[in-house]
Amino acid sequence: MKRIITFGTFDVFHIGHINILKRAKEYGDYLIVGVSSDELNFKKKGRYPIYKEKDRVEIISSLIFVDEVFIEDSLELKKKYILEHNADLLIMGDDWQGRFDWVSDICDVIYLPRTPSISTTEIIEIVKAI
Ligand code: C2G
Repeated sequence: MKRIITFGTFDVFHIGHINILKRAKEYGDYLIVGVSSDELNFKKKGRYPIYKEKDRVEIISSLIFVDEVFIEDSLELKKKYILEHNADLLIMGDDWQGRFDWVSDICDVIYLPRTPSISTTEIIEIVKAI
């Protein structure tokens, strides 16, 4: 049984999120998702997510192709999360290309192309402008 792990904030859930999670699941049998905490998102992007971590976890947990969800508190703890969850393969969108290659001694790493023309930041900008 092949175990896949992926990470993300998944704020203002959209089709790009669905696409990467669905494609990630196709690489194995069991999909584990690390959902960034509100604090981690603030550190990464300088703002808090629109949806609180509890709600983002609830949304991701409700997807039929997701098997397990946990909160990601730090980008530097990748190896700990990979070992804890016994993951064989880390999958991320290619906006993270190369950024997690440092875990490749314990786990395979691949980056999949992002879905074009949609992002949480863009959605927020569009809604603000209305
Ligand atoms: N994504 C995608 N296509 C989009 C938007 C996002 O494929 N149009 C992917 C990203 O590449 C990422 C996942 O969806 O793999 C989640 O995206 P974000 O919520 O933006 O995640 P991010 O805040 O970048 O967190 O440890 C890594 C992180 O915590 C990643």
